[in-house]
Amino acid sequence: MPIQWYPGHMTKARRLIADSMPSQDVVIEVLDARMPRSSENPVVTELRRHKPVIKVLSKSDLADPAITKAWIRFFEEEVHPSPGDGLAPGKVVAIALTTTRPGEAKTKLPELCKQLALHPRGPGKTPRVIIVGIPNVGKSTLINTLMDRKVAKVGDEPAVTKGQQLVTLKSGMTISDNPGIMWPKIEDEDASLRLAFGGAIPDSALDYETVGFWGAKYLLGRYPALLMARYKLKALPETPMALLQEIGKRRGGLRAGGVVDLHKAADALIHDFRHGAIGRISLESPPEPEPERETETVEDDLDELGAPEDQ
Ligand SMILES: Nc1nc2c(ncn2[C@@H]2O[C@H](COP(=O)(O)OP(=O)(O)O)[C@@H](O)[C@H]2O)c(=O)[nH]1
Ligand SMILES: [Mg+2]
Repeated sequence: MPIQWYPGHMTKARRLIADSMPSQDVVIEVLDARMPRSSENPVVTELRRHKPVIKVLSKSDLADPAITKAWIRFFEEEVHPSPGDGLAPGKVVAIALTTTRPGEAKTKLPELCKQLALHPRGPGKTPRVIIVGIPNVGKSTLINTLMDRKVAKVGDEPAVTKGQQLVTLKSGMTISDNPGIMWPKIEDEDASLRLAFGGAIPDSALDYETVGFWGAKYLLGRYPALLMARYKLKALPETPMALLQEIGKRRGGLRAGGVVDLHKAADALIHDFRHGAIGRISLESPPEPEPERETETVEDDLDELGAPEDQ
């Protein structure tokens, strides 16, 4: 069952962002490098319309580096909204940033904002920049990194930032931090499970076992060696349930009678993933480009199938 989480304060946050958007020159959309597509909010795309956007893939220290590179290529090559859907194309730049190399954010980001803000509300004016994204992706951390001191409250849980916060960089560029927003209905069940596993949705809204089971299944399929090393497994468990059992046994989840507490096991797996303790993991890869079709006409297709030419 997909997880739904759209508390009342998000309607307010959305209005806040919508109201300030017209006066902004550049949008910084913070995405989770481990799941860039799932953490991309359609509401943000709609609100930013034609504004140039820098897609910052945050927490890239926790993501699979090769997959992050592929995502950056993907976003920059992505076809921008066509005129028919009412959205004018806005330049998209994607970069990976992380708290482990804060210098990159400090130098790269203001420079990119300046380049993208072609006409910052009149000549000689400094650009206005707005930071938006889903909860818990690192928006406030980014603003603190840019300011070189703690100006925005940071926390490892969704909905820490309650209102809009405006700061001014030394160069005069203004940047506003905003509360994270979700969208009312996450259609894709896998996307909602990724978001939950990664911590964008508060634990109180999660069915821990379901999310843990989903994570166990994904990691078994994609990162078996990392699991073996982290949990000191002699053999790879065959099922997600067997993996959770093994984790439970090792991480204090064993109840009287040898029964594994699945909630505790799921908690351990989710915690380890979120803190990078299993390794550098991405939960989704960019979609593969459609393979080039070699044949172009129906006749060619029929030839290929060996259809008789004439009856
Ligand atoms: N490993 C890692 N953690 C980060 C990074 N950026 C933010 N975080 C952590 O993610 C959590 C949420 O950050 P916060 O800035 O409050 O997110 P916000 O809700 O988008 O404003 C905090 O625990 C941060 O320390 C990063 O680049 N790498
Ligand atoms: Mg915040």
